[in-house]
Amino acid sequence: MSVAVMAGVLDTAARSARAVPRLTEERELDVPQAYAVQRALVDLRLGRGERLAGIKLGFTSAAKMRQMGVSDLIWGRLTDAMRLADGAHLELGNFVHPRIEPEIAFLIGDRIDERTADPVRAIEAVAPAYEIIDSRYEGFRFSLPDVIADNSSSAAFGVGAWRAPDTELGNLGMLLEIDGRVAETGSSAAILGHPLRSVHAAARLAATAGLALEPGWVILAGAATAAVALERGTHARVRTSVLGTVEVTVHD
Ligand code: OOG
Ligand code: MG
Repeated sequence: MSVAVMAGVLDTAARSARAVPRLTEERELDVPQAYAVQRALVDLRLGRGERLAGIKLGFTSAAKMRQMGVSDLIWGRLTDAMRLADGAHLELGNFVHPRIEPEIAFLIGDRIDERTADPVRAIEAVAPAYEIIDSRYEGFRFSLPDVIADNSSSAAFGVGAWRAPDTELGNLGMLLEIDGRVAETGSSAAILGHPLRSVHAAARLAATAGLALEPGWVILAGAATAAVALERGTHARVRTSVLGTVEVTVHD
């Protein structure tokens, strides 16, 4: 299967909300090939009129690495169509087996490219965020190249109110509440030791891929806790100390 065919398989899986077998069940795939599939996959979205809106990091916390059995930092591309409003309602039928996880989002103020000396200075604001991840693979199980090819499981994201970037982010409490009960607890320190490290990592990974990070784009730093499955009628809220909350509801 060519890169284009693998991208097409994953694109169809996402659009039809039907899981597919892992790509690596049938063939070898290395990490550079997997990123080529990811790029082709997102290019299909861009060809339908979506626009890049940022990048996400994955497996920046031990909680996530443990949950998924994968231990390397990965990244994926976000588009405008993946962005949901704070308080949005989502349709379960548009997803295979979605999960939610608490994140921190950074808003890019100045272009970040390989010439940027300090990407943190290009950050305009910071906010609490959630990511909806939805592996297009059966059983939500994959190897590292599989998940990279699948745009690092990214499906949707929402961002709360933006704050000044001078907010101290090193050890914020981060809760994931499901239907008003605490389901997961963590700290922003779980994200690479400090979420600003995700900004450096995003800048480095994007530069390696020849991708400049544009003003107005978002960086999702990676989940601070394990992800939780969404079900019909679930109300999920990310509650952070200092930064506030952001929430989403699944339709009945
Ligand atoms: C891969 C995506 C991981 C994160 O924040 O760690 C991720 C997955 O868990 O399916 O987005
Ligand atoms: Mg994530």
